[in-house]
Amino acid sequence: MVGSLVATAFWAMVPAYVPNNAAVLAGGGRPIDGGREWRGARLLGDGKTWRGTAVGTAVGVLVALGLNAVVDPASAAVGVDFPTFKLPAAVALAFGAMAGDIGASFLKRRSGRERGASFPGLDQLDFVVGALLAVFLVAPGWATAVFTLPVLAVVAVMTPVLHVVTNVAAYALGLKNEPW
Ligand code: CTP
Ligand code: K
Ligand code: MG
Repeated sequence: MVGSLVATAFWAMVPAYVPNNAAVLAGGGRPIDGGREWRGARLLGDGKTWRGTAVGTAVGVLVALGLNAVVDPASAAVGVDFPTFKLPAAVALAFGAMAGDIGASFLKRRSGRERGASFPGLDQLDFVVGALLAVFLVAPGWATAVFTLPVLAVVAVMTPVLHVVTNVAAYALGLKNEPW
């Protein structure tokens, strides 16, 4: 029961988990804010780029389509009825995750935090909130069927744990500048 909830929550959130990590690998180039400042600090900062956002979103959508291709064997193997991603849902999860992270950078700059500074709580959940808001807005029927209350509860607990583990690993591997 709990195992199948965790499996479903993880499956459904993969298109939202992948984009920020892909952006770390793909980032660089022009910042989204074009260097502009607002009230004495950068609007978003150099850590939010067009390339990172575009590649992150695209990789998230491609991974969702990849999961669709293996949904039947995966469901049979695990004994869980995994959902198929409708394209609008996949785009919403991937882009929503990136948008949530961008929104968090906006808040970090407003609160005097430099690029790369940590903001405990926000760092671990910004992309989940963005992804879920977007998918419930764009594909409400699909989202309601997949993200039941128990699944949402598992997502809320599991995501910060996965976030800490992947970011510490990315830092240890030299892929990220900070372990958060
Ligand atoms: N990245 C990007 N575009 C995004 C998100 C991330 O290019 N939309 C890349 C940047 O190279 C960024 C790295 O991924 O430096 C790590 O992402 P993140 O930790 O979110 O950014 P920070 O550099 O820490 O900046 P901030 O303080 O604004 O979060
Ligand atoms: K971040
Ligand atoms: Mg960071």
